[in-house]
Amino acid sequence: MGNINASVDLRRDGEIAIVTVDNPPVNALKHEVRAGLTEALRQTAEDAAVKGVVIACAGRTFFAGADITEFGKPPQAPGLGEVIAAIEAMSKPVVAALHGTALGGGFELALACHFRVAVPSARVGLPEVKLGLLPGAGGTQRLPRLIGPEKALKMIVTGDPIEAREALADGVIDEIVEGDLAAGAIAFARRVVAEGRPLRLVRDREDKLVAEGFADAAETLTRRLRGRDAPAACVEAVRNAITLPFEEGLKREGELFRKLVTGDQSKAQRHIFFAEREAARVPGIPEGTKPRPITSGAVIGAGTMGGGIAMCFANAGIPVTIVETGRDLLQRGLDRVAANYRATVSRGGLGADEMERRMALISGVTEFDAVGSADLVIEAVFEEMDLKKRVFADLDRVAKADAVLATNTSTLDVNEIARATSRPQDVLGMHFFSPANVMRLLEIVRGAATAPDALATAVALGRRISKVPVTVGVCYGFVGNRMLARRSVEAERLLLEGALPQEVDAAVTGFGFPMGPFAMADMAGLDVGWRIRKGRGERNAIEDALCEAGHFGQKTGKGYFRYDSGSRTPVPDPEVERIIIDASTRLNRPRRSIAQEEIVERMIFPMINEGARILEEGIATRPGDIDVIWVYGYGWPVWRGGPMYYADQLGLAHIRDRLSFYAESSGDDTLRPAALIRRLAAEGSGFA
Ligand code: T1G
Ligand code: NAD
Repeated sequence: MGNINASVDLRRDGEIAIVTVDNPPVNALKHEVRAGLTEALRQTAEDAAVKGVVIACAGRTFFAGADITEFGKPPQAPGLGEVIAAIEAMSKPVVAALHGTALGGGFELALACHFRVAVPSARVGLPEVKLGLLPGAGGTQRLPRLIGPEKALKMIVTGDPIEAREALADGVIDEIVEGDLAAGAIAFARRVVAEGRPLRLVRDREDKLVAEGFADAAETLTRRLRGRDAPAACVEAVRNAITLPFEEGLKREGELFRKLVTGDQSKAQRHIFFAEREAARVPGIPEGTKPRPITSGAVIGAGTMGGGIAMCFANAGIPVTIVETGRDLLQRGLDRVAANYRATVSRGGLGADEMERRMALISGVTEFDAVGSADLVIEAVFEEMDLKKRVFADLDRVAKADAVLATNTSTLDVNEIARATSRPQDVLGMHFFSPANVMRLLEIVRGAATAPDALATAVALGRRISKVPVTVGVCYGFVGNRMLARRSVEAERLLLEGALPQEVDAAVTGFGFPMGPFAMADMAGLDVGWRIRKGRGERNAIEDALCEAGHFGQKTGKGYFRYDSGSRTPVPDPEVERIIIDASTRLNRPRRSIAQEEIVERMIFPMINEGARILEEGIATRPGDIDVIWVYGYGWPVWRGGPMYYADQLGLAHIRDRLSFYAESSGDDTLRPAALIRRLAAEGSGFA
């Protein structure tokens, strides 16, 4: 008894042996843990005095899965499959004691145990699909045997965990332990031994393996997962659980897993997993910098963004005050928030009580001074510099001394806004994406004077409201919108040279984006950009002509596409084709047929080029930050890893050469490869 190795401890409590694993931060099932578990099981199996075994973890969670950092490296025995086989070979009851997030291989290990107990706050799940994988240690064969194929498939294809109470109701866990988990698990094991309960393995259960409803569930669950390999593999594996003997199904699961883990999609998704966590590490914030406490928030402006931002606070349990200029506008904003919540409740995504609880955290006012008690204020008024500077001057007057003052501007100079106050060290950008209560990305814009603890506060709050915070520097459009602007220029050029909106959008959605640039423009409204261009004396030959013809997008039922009433499905419009051809003629641009491959290159490569300039200027810290911004804010397909990762897969020499070609043929110098691309291509290396 005692320490088996640095991660695994074995002790006894009477006739019950307790195996405790401690591998911070999330008890990933790395090699040392697996070896220690195997040895502990061998010792307890051989020790006649041991009548039952409890497997538990120290720290914040039960095993959160296999160690993702080991993927792609030579496998080390024992594998997780061997640990699981050792558990199933035990002739003494083995009880898994769950807390935190028992995920992936951790949950699969628990499914191999004879019994599972958990604290009420525990969650269990199989999120492998989010890494471009499928459960590879028997989860696709054991979970369907416990809860039926249909429910198992939902958990495996969505990758979303379930709470302990639901797991108890489904028979996944045998008991909820209130209070001390280890004591509760030992007591449970002792009862099993005392009552001589039969040791039934999940693998031997067949009663729940019914095919009914499986095919429909599979179709529904995978409908929106076009282009991804993992969901289809999940369906095949769970179907095997219904149709094949356990061992055969397990073997097939292993084959599917090995194919996916060595595949490009999973490598790309694993890149995003780690890049997302790396993005939270912001250079220039000294180790140990404490975020300021946030117990209340305020939002200025209850428009499209303000309402959604307020919901983020309420969803995280933080009271928030929304300020508007008048009662009607305030009521309109609050009504929109209520409608949003009701829609979620009607879809079953939220309980009515929980909706009431969240709505009660949101209060609306028209008196600006009401923000005086907020720990953090986010301004979301019209995108006009003078107005924003007036709002920040007012904030400087009424906000409490150590409040963090944030602007949700999409493009404007955060430093200039900060200079409108006497406390620029407390000012930064918190750029949400529409709809703010849904989109996970949060671009945090560090101003020249922003204090490290103000920055740390915004990053910590970003994670607390379930956003993916990425810190960027000040420039026009920050990272995402600045790169997107390059795509928009090229998109218009493609239309003038011969492509049609439906062809460009088909190429971009074919690449994996949920929506093409022109359907996206129609959703945002073409008139917004038109007014901005007119204000700046700029032109967009085609979009201006469309707006002059009343094509504002979905809001007028016609934009680049036509929309039947009540429908959001873009339909090609001959009127638009005529307007585009007229513009080509007017600008003397010969039209030609443009291949999909060229369209994809011209939609993606200029953005990569701008990404390189953004890295050169230090506006983004790492290429991975840019990838996370595009995956969580702009619908870049996660299984392609983000624009900078994608560029590295294609090779920067190829990107350089194609950009040079497009710069030559268009005469547009902004398409000339960035210095960073030229240098890295010459060195034969990549961004990462
Ligand atoms: N392997 C290696 N490192 C991991 C890890 C893992 N499974 N999970 C987390 N980390 C690191 C992470 O990179 C970070 O490191 C630190 O732990 C804290 O994580 C056979 C094949 C558990 C919900 O997909 O979802 O099992 O940045 O910041 O917000 O079928 O981590 O500090 O250096 O995210 O509290 C399946 C992945 C694996 C779960 C905690 N498991 N992890 O969230 O902390 S595949 C997963 C998470 C598998 C089997 C298959 C979350 C979390 P660093 P964090 P958090
Ligand atoms: P919006 O027009 O929908 O809402 C702005 C609201 O601010 C209006 O309700 C207006 O009455 C209110 N307002 C104006 N002056 C005010 C004042 N002095 N005090 C209180 N309220 C005031 O605009 P929006 O789309 O929500 O954009 C708001 C900000 O967010 C802009 O800076 C915009 O660039 C940025 N943004 C917008 C989006 C988007 O997709 N809409 C995305 C990210 C960022």
